[in-house]
Amino acid sequence: VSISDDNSRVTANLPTGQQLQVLLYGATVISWKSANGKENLFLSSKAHLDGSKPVRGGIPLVFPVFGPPSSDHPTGRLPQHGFARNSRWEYLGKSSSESSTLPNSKGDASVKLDFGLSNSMLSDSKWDYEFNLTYSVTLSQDSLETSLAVRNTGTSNYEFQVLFHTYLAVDSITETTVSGLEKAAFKDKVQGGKEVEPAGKPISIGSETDRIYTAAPEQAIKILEKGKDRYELTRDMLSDVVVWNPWLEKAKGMADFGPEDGHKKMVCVEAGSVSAWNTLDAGDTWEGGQRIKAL
Ligand code: TA6
Repeated sequence: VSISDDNSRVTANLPTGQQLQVLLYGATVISWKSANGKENLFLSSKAHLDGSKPVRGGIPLVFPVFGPPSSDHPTGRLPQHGFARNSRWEYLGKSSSESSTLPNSKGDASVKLDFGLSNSMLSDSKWDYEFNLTYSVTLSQDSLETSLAVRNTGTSNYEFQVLFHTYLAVDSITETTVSGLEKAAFKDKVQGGKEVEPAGKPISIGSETDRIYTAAPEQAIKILEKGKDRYELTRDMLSDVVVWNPWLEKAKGMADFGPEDGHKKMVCVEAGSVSAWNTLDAGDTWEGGQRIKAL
């Protein structure tokens, strides 16, 4: 396993060729390549990678609020999707397993990168609570895992939401379907937040799509291309899945979204806990994560 840290980005390579790149800005995973060099994450050609605004692509980290915060909530003064994705995190180090003596390995290698963010690192976070976040990103032979631990280091409890805003790369959105949510009701933000009954069939995407599905973490989600499995998403403690594609008009409206028909090459399938608030008591820690297998 080789790691390089050039003070703005950490790159990890497995001996079998997989690669991971994480910006310290937002602890944003911006690239996850399979052994054959195939890129699994969509990254806009106009994404800002200099810390001037949250990254358009990869896996932006949404915390402590999803979406535009409401002014009558303690998160009310935060930007959309909170401060985690636009703060500079600290690289805490790595742990890797590459010896084939490990009980679980078939000579598998994997590397876990840890990143940290605490309230003391933020100047005027506009959120008056004390926290310590540890974000772990693990690259293995066939998968990428992201896990977040939220520790309440203050003296009062507080509410938070969390979501991994994953932009998955696809060859062609019109040949992509999402399965596993057939029985899940969803909130359709394209229809003004209307509650919609389960569709009873896989999701296909042919126009702007912005939906919050609620489905037990035990329910695996698959993203298929031309009917063939491409990714599998499994979740821990995250009972919501957001499916988003801006489509052409909305993509044109985002200055940092490129190329112009880039919406055809991506689908956001975002594991999170966003349809309600998680309450964290003083001194307690919440942990949740996702694992994406590239098939
Ligand atoms: O995850 C879907 C969503 O909430 C959409 O409503 C859209 O706002 C998207 O996130 C991107 O948000 P951003 O703040 O990154 O432009």
